[in-house]
Amino acid sequence: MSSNHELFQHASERLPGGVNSPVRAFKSVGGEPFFTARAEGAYLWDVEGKRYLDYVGSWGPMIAGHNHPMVRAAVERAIGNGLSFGTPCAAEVTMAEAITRLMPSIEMLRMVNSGTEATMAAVRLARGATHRDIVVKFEGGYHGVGDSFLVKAGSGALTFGVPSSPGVPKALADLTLTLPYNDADAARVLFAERGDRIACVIVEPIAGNMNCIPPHAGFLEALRELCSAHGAILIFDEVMTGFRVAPGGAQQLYGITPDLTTLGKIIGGGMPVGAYGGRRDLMQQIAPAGPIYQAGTLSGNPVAMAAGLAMLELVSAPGFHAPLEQRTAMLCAGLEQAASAAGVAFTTNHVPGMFGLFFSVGPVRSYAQATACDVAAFRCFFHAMLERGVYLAPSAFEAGFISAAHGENEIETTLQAARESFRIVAKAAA
Ligand code: KE4
Repeated sequence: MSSNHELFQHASERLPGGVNSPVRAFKSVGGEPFFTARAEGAYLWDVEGKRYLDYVGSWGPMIAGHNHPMVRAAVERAIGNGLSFGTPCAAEVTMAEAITRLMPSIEMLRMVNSGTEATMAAVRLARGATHRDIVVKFEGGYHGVGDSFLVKAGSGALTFGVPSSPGVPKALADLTLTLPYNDADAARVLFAERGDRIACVIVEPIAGNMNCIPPHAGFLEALRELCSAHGAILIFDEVMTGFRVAPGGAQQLYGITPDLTTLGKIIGGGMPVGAYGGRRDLMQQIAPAGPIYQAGTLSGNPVAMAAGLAMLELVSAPGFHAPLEQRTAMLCAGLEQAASAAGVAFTTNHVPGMFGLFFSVGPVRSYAQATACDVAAFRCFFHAMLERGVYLAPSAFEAGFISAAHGENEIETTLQAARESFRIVAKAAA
């Protein structure tokens, strides 16, 4: 069996940066990525047999823990009937009904194969339904890799300092306006100036791609009011937060009803799935019901639906989210105590199941504050934790994820590694 290094050398010959998604490449933290051989519960094992306590969870989908027996059994049953039909199948209907039950703002939806497809389709729908062109997003917001979103984007684009990607025509980029996240006044000014030309506002209701930054009180409410007042579509991008921060996602947590919602990650249970949906009068404009075109060969794939349905059954069970919230809070409090004991400037943000680590005095409530954090200290901490078998997101601008498989033992193991790692950070800074 090849070593991590040998695999990365071969991968780098055939895949740009040796990866199929940039943020996996460890470019911003230095070193080379490990190659996972298998995963179970809260853990990954690499090809060299080393075990890692995993706080990335495949970037969100693994909320019930890796390789959950219920999800695996559902996939094994589905595979027995074939892998893809290209015709409607019952599982797509069951999935649609499961999602609309959990997120009542979604009266009708369409399954797609990634979060990117979901957000691209939602923006096309908003533009087609309003006959307007301008899309408003937020600095550091990440909505996948559709051209209109790669303007001051977060996640990998922010990690590598190319928030606005080459290859996006200026004429298109000019139709994407960006605002500071959590700045309701800036949104009011923009709508006052150009509200009648804005097709939609797309927002991560909890920012998870400029690290983790929850909304200020009143911020989401202001966006809701402005969109309603000006006839713009409010799109909640819940690809990351959907079914994680609450059974009904951030829209349930904060009590805001968007016009459209985009989903991904958890609803695939680890398989490639996305979805977009919302008001019936909007979704009825999507082909073949209406003129706005969107399609996908593997959309609603029966095996992927089986995985997603099993995952939704797990996350919608009563009491699923309470331990997630408790353990996320326990982890963040313990990390802040460990950093303080080592004399390291450090703060956290957290919501149920999701957290952000910032090497800064804090608080961190904006893109500007997030990007002002000490990335070198994060890099040192990341590697010290990795050496102690704890795998954090390999970027200072990504959120961390906790699963139902992260018990108190896992949290205590993490805090023990952190106490040692913060001392290493302090020593390196001295
Ligand atoms: P995908 O196309 O990667 O399935 O989803 C794009 C997307 C859309 N919206 C939000 C809020 C998202 O967080 C994402 C994807 N998230 C990143 C993690 N920050 C995916 C990890 C990666 O790019 O490899």
